[in-house]
Amino acid sequence: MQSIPNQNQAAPTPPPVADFSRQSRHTADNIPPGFPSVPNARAAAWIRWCTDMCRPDRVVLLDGTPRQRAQLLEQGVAEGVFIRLNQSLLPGCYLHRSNPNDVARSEQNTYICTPARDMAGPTNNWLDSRSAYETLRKLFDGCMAGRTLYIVPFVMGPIGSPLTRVGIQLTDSLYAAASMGVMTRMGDIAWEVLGQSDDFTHCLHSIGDCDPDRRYICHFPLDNTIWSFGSGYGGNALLGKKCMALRIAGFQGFAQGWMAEHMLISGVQIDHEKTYVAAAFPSACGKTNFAMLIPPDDYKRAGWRVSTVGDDIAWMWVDHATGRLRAINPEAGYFGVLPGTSPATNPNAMAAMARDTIYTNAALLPDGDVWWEGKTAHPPAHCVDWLGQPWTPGCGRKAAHPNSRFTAPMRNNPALDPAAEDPAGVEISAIIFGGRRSSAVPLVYQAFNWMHGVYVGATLGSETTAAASGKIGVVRRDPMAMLPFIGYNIRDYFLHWFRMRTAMTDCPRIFHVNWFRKNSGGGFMWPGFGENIRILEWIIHRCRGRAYAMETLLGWMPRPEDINLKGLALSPADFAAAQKVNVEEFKAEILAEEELFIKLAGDLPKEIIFIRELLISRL
Ligand code: OXD
Ligand code: MN
Repeated sequence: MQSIPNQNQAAPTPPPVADFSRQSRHTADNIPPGFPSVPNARAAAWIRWCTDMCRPDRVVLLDGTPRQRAQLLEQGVAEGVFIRLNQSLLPGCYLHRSNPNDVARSEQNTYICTPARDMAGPTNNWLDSRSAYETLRKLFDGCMAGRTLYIVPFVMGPIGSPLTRVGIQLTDSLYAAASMGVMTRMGDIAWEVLGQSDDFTHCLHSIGDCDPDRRYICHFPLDNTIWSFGSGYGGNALLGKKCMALRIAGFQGFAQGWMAEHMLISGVQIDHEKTYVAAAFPSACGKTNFAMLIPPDDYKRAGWRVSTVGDDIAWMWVDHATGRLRAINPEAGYFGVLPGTSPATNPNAMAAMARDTIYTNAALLPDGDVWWEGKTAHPPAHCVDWLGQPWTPGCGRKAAHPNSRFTAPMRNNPALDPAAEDPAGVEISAIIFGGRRSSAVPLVYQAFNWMHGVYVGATLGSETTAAASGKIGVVRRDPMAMLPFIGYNIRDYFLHWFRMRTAMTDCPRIFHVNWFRKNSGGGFMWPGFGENIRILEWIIHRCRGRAYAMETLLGWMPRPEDINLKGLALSPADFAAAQKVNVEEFKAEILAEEELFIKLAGDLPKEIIFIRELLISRL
């Protein structure tokens, strides 16, 4: 097993843990009867402190057993949190309808809470930690009266990996508790991993009254703590995911010399050779589809297979022995977007959600199955929409919410990579950045080197989608697809990326892809989905020194003859059109990148300035 590297960086100070025990009013003899006991003294004190503040009627400790899970789900049905779906069609599957005001991540209510604003930087909402605790304490005070508090101990990462971490979520949402059971390694295993250590992420969550004006998703990176109030939506409420595995872990990785990134990890098998790639795409840009890609028949016959290690988050560190980057997926499940997912676009995702899955804001069919736009070629004659209203085609509304989701265990994925549970992780050969861009940005190019690749990632732009609340379809700069998930100052985040280079002797090659470029008629210029293997093929051959590329303005690009177009209704000229770089459009693109750089103002790392100057001089 690899140890975490000791980087030549600013001396990492381990994040201090807030001393909740001192604030606890509980003593050994006023613990309420029946209060669950947990084996870690530090956790016990913190849980009692939170319980004291939130004052639930009941406290239930989740142990991770299938028996308890079944009981919880049935209890959810009795309480109206879940609708039991047709168990012969979808065994173990339930439907949840969220509050209609609570259907996406609320970035405007997401805060990094630190003693100084500079630690959060210009791209995060910031709150002074003391005043944030103060504000939230008032909201949490008594907020669970009449409710049950679930203690959800969980592990992020395969057991035994050097990066694996424990979190404990306290929540009054049965939906969040049950979903955490899918998304993480949840239950007694967490106590085994934690032992008597105080190194766990303190996650406190209440759905409160689900009022958007009283919604706070607060991260305290210095205290290894998350307090989330007023939302039950996945990214705001399943605190192991975006909050811990990206924002808090990202900060810890910065301090300790490793990386927490918004990236899928997949393995590409050609005969006996396996290559792993990590790829960052902004939310709802087809990341889950790419992670579960099924190659076209010709490729399958030639022995090509793609397998999934993870579909959303990668934790990566440098292996001292090889000087190369290794990665694990900290999650144990998928929280994927439903609309557009079908047996044709992503059969592996369909198989993954065929059992033991929680569907959120999908439409309900009369036979107890679920439906969403794009699941079938033709809509059902009628169903009940995500709001619980009768729905017919042509009624002018969507049946499923555009950000409706499935929460499915990764073990259900037929293409799960055997290394997904390997504590040693997988070696990453390529990092791929991608955005949703209908114009200007070519289908694929390779950065000249790591430093240039960091620039390519830092200037990533994408058209916004329904995964976050706000306007849809405008180009937003989304560095490394991490803009909403960087838990500290973006200046330091970029520096961290540049400095990782010095820790590696052989670094991954960096690429940029855009599956979404459109022609003048509005049609996509590239077929996407399984055909993306053709682009992956070039990427893998580049990493292994086997493919040709031309030097261009943007980076290394394949010629039409370097990509296998056989079997596609796409001529070499069509491919060249998808690759075309229009200098005038690119000048506009470079100016658009200013939007982000201006935010960083005097803090822009010098590497970015130099690389940008080189790019401009190539123009
Ligand atoms: C997600 C997101 O849910 O990125 O994965 O929004
Ligand atoms: Mn994501």
